Amino acid sequence: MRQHKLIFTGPVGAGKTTAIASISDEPPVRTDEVATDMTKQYKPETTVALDYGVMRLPGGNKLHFYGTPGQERFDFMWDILSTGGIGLMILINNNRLDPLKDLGFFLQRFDTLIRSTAVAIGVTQMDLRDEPCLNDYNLTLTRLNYHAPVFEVDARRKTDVLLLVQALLFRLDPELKLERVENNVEIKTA
Ligand SMILES: Nc1nc2c(ncn2[C@@H]2O[C@H](COP(=O)(O)OP(=O)(O)OP(=O)(O)O)[C@@H](O)[C@H]2O)c(=O)[nH]1
Ligand SMILES: [Mg+2]
Repeated sequence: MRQHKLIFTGPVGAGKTTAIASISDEPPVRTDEVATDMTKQYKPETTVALDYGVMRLPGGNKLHFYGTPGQERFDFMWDILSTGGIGLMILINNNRLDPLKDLGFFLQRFDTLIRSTAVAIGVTQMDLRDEPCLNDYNLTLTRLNYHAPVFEVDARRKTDVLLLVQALLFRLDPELKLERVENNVEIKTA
């Protein structure tokens, strides 16, 4: 049986908790608490420790998803949750003040993990604000010397989140394919 750990990170309200809930085969673990600070302007609750979800794969293999808190005051959890991760997904909320700055911040903060594994970027809330556009994200990645696939993702939609997971797995190993088999998802070698 093979176990793979993937991490979701990104700023407050990017949709990390929502994305993990969208794709988990089991009820996700959440540690959301009522927000008492600036976070309130985005949503009533915020993650204070972690999110966890799991996807069962044929053959008994599993993908484990861990979500970080978005708030920097809980950043001690970021390294703890990253340990043993085989890849990172950064979700960016396009409706925040400076999403490209958010991207730069999270790339830099998770640089060690990214350089030793791979990263994929999901841009959420593009239905609420369409600037910057995906090309602006690509230009920022190039300027900062990162290679990563960038997608528009609505974290509430399972198919969107699965596409991001698939893109990350492809970055890790182009031979890997995440294929849906009935209600399951299978990692296949091409
Ligand atoms: N309109 C819109 N809403 C979205 C989209 N993606 C996610 N959301 C909503 O945005 C909110 C995101 O909240 P969370 O999933 O709690 O965000 P988070 O990244 O876990 O935030 P923290 O735990 O505070 O860091 C939820 O209300 C989602 O339903 C999107 O693409 N468009
Ligand atoms: Mg959360």
